[in-house]
Amino acid sequence: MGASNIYTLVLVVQPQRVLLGMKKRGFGAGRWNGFGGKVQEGETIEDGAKRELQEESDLTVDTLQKVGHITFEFVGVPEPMQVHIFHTDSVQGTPRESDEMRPQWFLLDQIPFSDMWPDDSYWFPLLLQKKKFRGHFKFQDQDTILDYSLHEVDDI
Ligand code: 8DG
Repeated sequence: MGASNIYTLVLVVQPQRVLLGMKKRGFGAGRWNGFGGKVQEGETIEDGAKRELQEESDLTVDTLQKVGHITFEFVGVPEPMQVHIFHTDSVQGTPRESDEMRPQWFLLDQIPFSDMWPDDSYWFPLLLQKKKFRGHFKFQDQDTILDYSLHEVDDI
C-alpha cells in the first residue's frame, strides 16, 4: 500500500457553525465538504491535513484532533481510499476561496447534506457529538452506498 490512497479531511467545527467548502473541481466537485486531499510522500498524515487546509482555505491551525477513519470502496476499484478525519475549533486567518474550494460557514442545524457525499449524513452526527469513529462505506457509484459499517471508538 503506497501513500497514494491515503487522504485527509479537516472539519472546522465551532460551537454554532461548521466551515465547509464547495469543491470546484476534481473528485467530489459540486459537493460541500471539509478540506483535505492526498497525503504526499515524506509528510505525516497530520501535516498533510494542515497543508491541504491551508492550500484550500488559507487557514492555518496549530493542532488537529484526529476523530475518524473511514475507508471508501468503489465497486471495480481495487484499493479502497483511506480517509483520516480531523477536527479543530480553532483556526488562524480568514477563509479565502481557492482554485479548489469556495468556503462558507453553515449553522449546525443547516448543514447541506443533500449537496454533500451521501455517507456524511451517517458520520457527521458523531463528529458533532465529539465522538470518535471508524467506518467503511462501499459505493456503487458516487451517489449510491451499497453497504456500510460505522462504529464509535474510544481512541483513534
Ligand atoms: P488532486 O486533485 O490534487 O489529485 O487530489 P487532492 O486534492 O490531493 O485530493 P482530493 O481528490 O481532493 O481528495 C478527496 C477529498 O475528498 C479528501 O479530502 C477526502 C474526501 N472524501 C472522499 N470521499 C469522501 C466522502 O465520502 N465524504 C467526505 N466528506 N469526504 C470524502 O474522498
